[in-house]
Amino acid sequence: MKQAVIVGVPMDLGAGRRGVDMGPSAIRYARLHEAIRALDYAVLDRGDLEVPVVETLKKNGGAPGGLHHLEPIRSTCEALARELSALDDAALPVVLGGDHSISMGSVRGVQRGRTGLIWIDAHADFNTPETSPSGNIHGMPLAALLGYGDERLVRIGGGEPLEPQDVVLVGVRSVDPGERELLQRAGVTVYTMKEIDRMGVPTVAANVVAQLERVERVHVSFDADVLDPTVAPGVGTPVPGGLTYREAHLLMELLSDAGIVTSLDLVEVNPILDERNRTAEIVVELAASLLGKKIL
Ligand code: NNH
Ligand code: MN
Ligand code: MN
Ligand code: MN
Repeated sequence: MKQAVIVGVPMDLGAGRRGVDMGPSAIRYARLHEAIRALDYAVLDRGDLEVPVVETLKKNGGAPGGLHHLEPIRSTCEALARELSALDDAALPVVLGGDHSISMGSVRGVQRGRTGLIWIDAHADFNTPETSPSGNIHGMPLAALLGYGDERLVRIGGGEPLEPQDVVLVGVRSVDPGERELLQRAGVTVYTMKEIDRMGVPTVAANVVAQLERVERVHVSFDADVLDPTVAPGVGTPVPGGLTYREAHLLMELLSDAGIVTSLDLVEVNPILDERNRTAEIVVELAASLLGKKIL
């Protein structure tokens, strides 16, 4: 039987506002386990990692040019990478955030051989301390995974940089000025909302699958703010013009059909800003589509 392993990371230290630390509870409450079990997975929930509470910490580093809460974020990601790298290769890790900085831990933890990464997000998360307008580390993880930015973040979990040709961003519509320049220079593939509007999800998904044909593993990092805020209001940094409900499902369904995905993050769900947990519920539905739920 296929096995899914759930790990929660209740961390909001990388974000500018509170609340995503409650994401793992909200996503579990939205019946994640049932949804995955219905797809013939055995589900093992390893609970939540221990994460420092923001009120117990000093705010270190000031924006811009800062790195808020660098050390607790680094050590939490290091612990996550360690936990995931100890798992059996055949298990499918599902990591519940938490703000998106946790993906520095999850991606390093699942990285084995040539690893592809599909980063689904309204934002590029390609800032460095120099380009970040906020100093918030959740705007930096993708850059760090490709070897850019503060060395302490780059080196998490061994710090083997991903190859730019194995990294794809989907759904982007908010990029900071300095971030734009580094993103273009780094050579990762970006499907902004313009490309999605122009070519449609089927072409984008087919291109992504074709590009990742030769990698050994594929990690999907799903930031709930890629969804249109009318669909998913429970996120800390909403940006208009996002994926519709069906566009998001179709993307997941087509990735699922390709059978390439080996691990998954579900991040940036903010229950404080949500309406009756609907954002967490949609995220669970999308995870089910990605893991093989069929309409017929
Ligand atoms: N780009 C902004 C920053 O770096 C916002 C990042 N916020 C996100 N990223 N939610 O996914 O501060
Ligand atoms: Mn902070
Ligand atoms: Mn993000
Ligand atoms: Mn985002």
